[in-house]
Amino acid sequence: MKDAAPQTIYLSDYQPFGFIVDSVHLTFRLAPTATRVISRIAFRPNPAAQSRDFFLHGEQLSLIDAKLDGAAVSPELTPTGLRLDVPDAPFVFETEVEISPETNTALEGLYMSNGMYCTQCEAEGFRKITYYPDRPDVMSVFTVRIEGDLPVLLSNGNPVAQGDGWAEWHDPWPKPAYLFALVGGELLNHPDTFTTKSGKPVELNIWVRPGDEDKCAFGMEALKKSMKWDEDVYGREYDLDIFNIVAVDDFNMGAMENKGLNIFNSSCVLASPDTSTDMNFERIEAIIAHEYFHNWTGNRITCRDWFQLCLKEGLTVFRDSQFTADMRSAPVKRISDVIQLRARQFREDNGPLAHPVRPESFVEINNFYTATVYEKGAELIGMLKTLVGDEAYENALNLYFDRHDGDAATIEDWLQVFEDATGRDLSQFKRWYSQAGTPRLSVSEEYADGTYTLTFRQSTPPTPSQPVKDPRVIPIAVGLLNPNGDEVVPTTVLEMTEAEQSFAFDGLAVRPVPSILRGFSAPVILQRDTTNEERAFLLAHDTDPFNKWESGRALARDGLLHMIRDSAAPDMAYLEALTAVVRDDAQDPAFRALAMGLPSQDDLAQALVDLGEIPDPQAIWQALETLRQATAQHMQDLLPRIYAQYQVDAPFQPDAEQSGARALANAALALLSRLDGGAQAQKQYDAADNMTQQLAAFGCLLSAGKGQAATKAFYERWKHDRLVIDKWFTMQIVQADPDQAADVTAALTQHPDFTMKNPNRFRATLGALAMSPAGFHHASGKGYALLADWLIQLDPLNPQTTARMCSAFETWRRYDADRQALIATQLDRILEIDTLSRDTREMVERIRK
Ligand code: 0A1
Ligand code: ZN
Repeated sequence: MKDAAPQTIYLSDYQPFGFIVDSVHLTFRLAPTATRVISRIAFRPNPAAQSRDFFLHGEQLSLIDAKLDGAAVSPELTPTGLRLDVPDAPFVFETEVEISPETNTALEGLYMSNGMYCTQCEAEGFRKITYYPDRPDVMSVFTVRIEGDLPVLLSNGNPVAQGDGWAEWHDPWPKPAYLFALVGGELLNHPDTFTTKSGKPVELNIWVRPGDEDKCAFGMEALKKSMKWDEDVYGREYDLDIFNIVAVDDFNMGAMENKGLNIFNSSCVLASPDTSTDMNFERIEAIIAHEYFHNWTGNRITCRDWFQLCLKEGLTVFRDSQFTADMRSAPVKRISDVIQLRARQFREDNGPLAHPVRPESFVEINNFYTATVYEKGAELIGMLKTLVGDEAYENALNLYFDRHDGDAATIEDWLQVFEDATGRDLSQFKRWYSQAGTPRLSVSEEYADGTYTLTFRQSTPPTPSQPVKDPRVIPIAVGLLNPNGDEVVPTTVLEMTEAEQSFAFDGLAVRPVPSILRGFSAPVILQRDTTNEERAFLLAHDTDPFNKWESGRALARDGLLHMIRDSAAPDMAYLEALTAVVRDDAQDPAFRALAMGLPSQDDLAQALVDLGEIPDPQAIWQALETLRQATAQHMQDLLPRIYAQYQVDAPFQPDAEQSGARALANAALALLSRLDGGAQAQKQYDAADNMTQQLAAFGCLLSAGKGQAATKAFYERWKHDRLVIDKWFTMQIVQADPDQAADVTAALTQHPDFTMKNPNRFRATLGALAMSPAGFHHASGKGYALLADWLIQLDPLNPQTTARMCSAFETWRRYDADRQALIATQLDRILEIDTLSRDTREMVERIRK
């Protein structure tokens, strides 16, 4: 169906709603294609508002009946809602509508997944359930009655009463409609309890489809740890009698923080050693924490409007990163976060989809659940904390919770709290919220008469509709080392506020070696000419674990760029330095595994663009292959020792220690497989008793060209498990030779288990191709055509997932004229579809510009 005429919404147009909603009563009579939703809503005029336009959002609803204070009325119906003349006094508005969850393939509003009813209302899905002022600043208390012939009927808040075929729920906390949720189905629960710090017992449940009940224990432990951590670190206590989590197979995103009833993509909550990798476990723990933390940062304090999305998302991502750092290894978490930030957010910030952390306009808000809002939003919180210090951060947060509990707040409110708590002027800091683009930070240095001076210059390239940028406040954490490796100046935060600024360090007997941007203290691209020797020195001696890793990464990157641009051989300084790190058993195995990683194909492409060159995806891939082969050869004596030494004999635990050992052993295995043709990988595959080991070995076998038998065996072993079969789809694509990646993907879309109705499966297949630059950007254009074909097919069913996956094309202007022409053809083919969804049209138009 064609969307209503797309309209651009502006932050500057914000107006409060004309009415206050005192209470909402909803009755659901569940039926797959004819669910009735009966609403009774108490309104009164909002004295703070100027307009009294009574417009309620509503889409894809069949209105059966409407009443105003008990009398039948006939509201004016528009494609996006209804309008009615109402009294200038309190009144009750009632409607009955009919909706069809079973045919709702967009997975927004009320829909069905494997026979189960569930909802997704963020950002604007509630309007597909009933007529309502569907905006986050309208908050109310909800009572919900669900009628349906199903054993489990859940909604937000606390249970009030239940009987055969019905249940009633009441949520005492006023909330916006996007936090509404309902679930109905034949579900089993994994129960537990938590006692809050003030002694209140809370009933906890994870609800799953029969067959998945043995995959809940880890998620439950993660939930209890999150509840305790939020009490200990942020002083935040849970505020209902019950907390339910439900696992759903068909879900557009990772999970959703609905009040008291979190709904999760099953891939983000179900875990068992047999079926989940160490990375899955860590991600699940983080997402459970993230959704739980939203109870305070998002639910108790929500957003005034969707432009303020980073208010809840940036802060909650920051909080879940702190949690993971505390539960596992802080340096490993920081390094992993930066790898992700560069892969997703820097890529976005350097392309046509660049937007500020707080955007100023949008057509479809669902297109703004981005790495910029989430991950860069979290970096801004981290910078604030660095600038004001830990204690002031804690005071500011306490003030935020005290002052804004129950509010729909703004970024201005957030910054005001920091200004009030610290006395600082944050007006320049606010530019981080309004200016898009990644600042480039260049450095020059001088040493004379015992004084060492660092001079920084910042500049940010133009981004769509923002040609010129003002200087930002950049916290630059710096430490100085003596040439013998001793630290002479411990970490000091320099506060850069000008376009160009110098900082001097006195009393230094010799010229020091600087360690700049420790801990990645700001989301910038550091540009510094330095020598391989200095990088190798920092890799060996830096006391800051992030910069230690970063030095190795920079060494690898520069060597690779040299290989790509000048056909140079692999850099011996890198190979020597890396070997020293890998050999050093005193260092954390997880850190060493990260050090063995290489910059991504995408990182290298962007680095080439920054050097004024046109990246060749095939040449980038080839350089990485050559370097991996050279590394394997260089370490051939060391690899068997590392592989054997870091095998885990103890029963499987998905903790930091065991997963670090497995990561290092499997990094060694990947290199070993280049030397032994996959012999060791086959042994590991055959003996594996957990998914981490099995999948790593499967990947090595595919990469060595010896994966045929394992591909069959893996499928036969796991064909009953959707989440494992997703991995099977992805692995075959990401390990394919770039010449074949599009063909492998095309063949897999014809596999009986491929379905585009399940977003996880679609992403596991087409998303995997998009994640493999050399395959996706194959010179023939077959990768582009295949993805476009499928996006065109998916769009009428699921606009949100289609639109998100269009970002595969966002880097297209980097490439040569032939590739650009091939991509333009595909983008234009998509835009020619006149029934294209608003979501996809907005994305493709922004990319095509
Ligand atoms: N608020 C959720 C993520 C989420 C966002 C949008 C969705 O539908 C468009 C669904 C979920 C979170 O941050 O976890
Ligand atoms: Zn979130």
